[in-house]
Amino acid sequence: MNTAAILHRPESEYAYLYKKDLMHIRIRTGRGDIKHVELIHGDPYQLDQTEWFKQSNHMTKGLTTSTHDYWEIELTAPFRRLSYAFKIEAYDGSILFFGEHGFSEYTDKNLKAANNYFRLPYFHEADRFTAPDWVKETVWYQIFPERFANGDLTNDPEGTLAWGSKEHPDREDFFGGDLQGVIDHLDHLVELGINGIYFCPIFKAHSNHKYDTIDYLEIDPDFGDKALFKQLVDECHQRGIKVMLDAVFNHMGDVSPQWQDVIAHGADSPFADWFHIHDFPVSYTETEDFEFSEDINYDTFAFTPHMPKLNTANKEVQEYLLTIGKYWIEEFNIDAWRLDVANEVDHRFWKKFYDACTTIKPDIYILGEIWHSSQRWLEGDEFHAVMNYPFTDAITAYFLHKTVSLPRMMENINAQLMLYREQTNQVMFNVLDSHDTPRLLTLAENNKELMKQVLAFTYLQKGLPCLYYGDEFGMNGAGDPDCRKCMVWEKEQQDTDMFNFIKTLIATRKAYQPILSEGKLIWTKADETTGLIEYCYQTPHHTLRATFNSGNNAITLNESTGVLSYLTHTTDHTLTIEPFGFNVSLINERTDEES
Ligand code: ARE
Ligand code: CA
Repeated sequence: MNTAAILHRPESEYAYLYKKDLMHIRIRTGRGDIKHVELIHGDPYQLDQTEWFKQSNHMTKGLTTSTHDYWEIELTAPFRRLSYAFKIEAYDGSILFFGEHGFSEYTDKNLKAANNYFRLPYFHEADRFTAPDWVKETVWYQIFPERFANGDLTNDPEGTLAWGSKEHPDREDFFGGDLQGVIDHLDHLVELGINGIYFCPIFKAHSNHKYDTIDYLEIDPDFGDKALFKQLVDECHQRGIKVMLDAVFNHMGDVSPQWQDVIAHGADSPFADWFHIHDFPVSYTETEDFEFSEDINYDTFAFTPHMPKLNTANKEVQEYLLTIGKYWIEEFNIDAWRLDVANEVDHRFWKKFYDACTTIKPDIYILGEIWHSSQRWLEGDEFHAVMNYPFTDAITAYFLHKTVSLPRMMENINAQLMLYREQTNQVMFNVLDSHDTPRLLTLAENNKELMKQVLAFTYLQKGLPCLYYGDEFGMNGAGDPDCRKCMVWEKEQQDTDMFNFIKTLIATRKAYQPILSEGKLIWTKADETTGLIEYCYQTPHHTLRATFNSGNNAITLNESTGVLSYLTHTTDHTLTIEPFGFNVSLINERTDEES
């Protein structure tokens, strides 16, 4: 038995309260090494009285990576507490007892050793990771406000260029987009079927992207004012659309009064401790690149001298940022916060932020911008989810960049799902492209069928899809700033075929979302040579099956068309899926559902 590969940790994604009184326990073992795992469990205060350790429950082998198998079990306990250990049987015939003190022989003596059991002392509902129900049902749409629509020419900043007048926008360009533009086009979003908008920053700032905040308590005048924002939120809510704002708390803009005060008064400024300053006076050496200087005597975002990093350990800074966090919820009833550069802000601050926001709005959704594994932020007291680039990277690496094999994509997806609790996976923000990345169509080398396939593959997974503005009309664009082109509103430039495809896809996603959220992922077919991929999401009553042709030749299967199919055709009893095509079917597992 490869004991070195075995891992379990209580109070983590390996042992957690899933729903009220319902625990999930996972264990990791070496790939293909273990034949059988059982969970031995009982009440910690009954071990002496009853011989509960003689009973055990089978664990189910679930997802697998190239190195590991993951086993899972769901269980309740009458007194909401648990002592547990594992009986592990390897293919080589060895059987071991695995508990808190490691591995021992599977003997009565070891089974009776109460201290050798892992402990879940009490199932505290207060500590359970929970996310609001509405989140699972949400299909997001990301808006970069400066480039979505110009609804009010009177607020255009000086030097505003004509809408869409440049094919490739430059870093410093302004095109006049604003909140009125969003209000004007809300019905477009309704038609598409989205029910959540993620707004890139809208607070007063210097640049076109507004990530260099000057005043977090003001709407940027280029975008409108508070009355207009209030109207926008109300109109969104009337249409069943949730509103998420971007909070840039890692750093401020250097034009902010706080930083200007530091420049003016150095160590004597009341804001001197608001930042991470090495020496006074603050300074940096300018380079040809406005965003870049390595010679800076204060901490910044990346190497951007214009974004001095906030000291979130300072009590006044904390008060200031918490006030902002609460203000936009209390006064404007926003539904969610997206936290910029969330992994570079300290955990203690985020815990305070979570408490402050959830106290005044228990069903707020807090999304951290983290591009890497994020377990520490997703324990249930900081964020509900992160922008799940690692998950979508697995998909794009196979379908678009072609840098990984099919099995490797599946493994990478599995590995991502095993990093987090089930309820976390259900609300992860699965973004395929954004204002920070090239557009999907460009990643797909302008192959629209490929883009559609990737969208379908992603939207039909656990976790929340987020559509980047303009993708629905087939817009392209390389990395920042090219991915921030003006939205195309001229009908003749819009790809209506793409729009209709995405609209149907969103409707399908919403219709089967409960199965995708609650279901277990099972990979049923994977053929690297033909490119055939099939997976199911399975609940006790339903299975949603998705079949994709990622290869170069048509694939014929003994199936019929399902609830959504693309680039397929049927003959008697067969279904042919063309390259880039797919078919999604709903299979009812049981008919006695009502009983
Ligand atoms: C400017 C330049 C860029 C340059 C960047 C960093 O234009 O070419 O790469 O500076 O030096 C905002 C603007 C950007 C602007 C930036 C600085 O939108 O246009 O870019 O300010 O002025 C990492 C961080 C992640 C961050 C990205 C950009 O982890 O938090 O870098 N994303 C947020 C926002 C941005 C925003 C900022 C942060 C700053 O979403 O829009 O930028 O407020 C890998 C790494 C990631 C890395 C990612 C992207 O995958 O793993 O850590 O993200 O690449 O680079
Ligand atoms: Ca405008």
